[in-house]
Amino acid sequence: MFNLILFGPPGSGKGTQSEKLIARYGWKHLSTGDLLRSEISRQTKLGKAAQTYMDKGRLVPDEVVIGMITSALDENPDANGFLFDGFPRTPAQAEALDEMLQKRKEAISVMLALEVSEEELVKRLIKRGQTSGRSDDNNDQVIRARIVEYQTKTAAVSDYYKQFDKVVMVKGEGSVSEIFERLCMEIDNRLN
Ligand code: B4P
Repeated sequence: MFNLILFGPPGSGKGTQSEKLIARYGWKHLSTGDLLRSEISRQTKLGKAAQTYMDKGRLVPDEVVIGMITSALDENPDANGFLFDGFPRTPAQAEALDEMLQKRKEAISVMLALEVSEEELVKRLIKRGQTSGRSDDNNDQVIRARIVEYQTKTAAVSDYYKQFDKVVMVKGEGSVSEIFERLCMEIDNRLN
């Protein structure tokens, strides 16, 4: 079973590339951003609480997202692999994920980390904000806050996986298909 973490700052293309990877490899896609937006659109208690953090560009508390991923893993016992998109985003989430996988006698296969300059990230997110209707994309200050959250809380997640030699940096600039080919090359090298 192949378990991939697609990692990178907000706007680095995790969601964009995940869709293509899922179509090629058939894994189960677990995006905490998508799961949270679904809770918000259904106006659940969890969604309403999460929205107050997301609208400010802040990370949602660890226990909320860890609970969501635990349920998602339990609901998919027959998956041939998982693509974790936007999770883990803190070292505590990474440790929780390792524990969940260990209980299933599984482990993370690799973390592919997309590298994109801050200037390009802001440009992409502002552009998406013009059409997506996402409240966290249409405000320059919120976008900057998301990048600061990434630098102060999330960047350390790659250090966590580096101690196990599981991190591969991938250039995240260029066309969507160029980046996709780079990711597939890294995956195929590990599948074969
Ligand atoms: P996410 O939904 O994970 O979103 P993201 O990091 O902003 O975007 P992503 O990297 O997926 O970018 P995309 O492909 O869409 O998180 C949203 C919020 O949810 C967080 O801020 C946080 O509050 C909360 N959250 C989620 N997970 C959490 C967790 N584990 N713990 C706590 N809180 C959590 O690409 C962005 C744009 O760039 C798109 O418009 C796309 O078309 C464009 N693009 C992509 N590739 C491109 C390329 N090669 N060239 C040009 N444009 C490109």
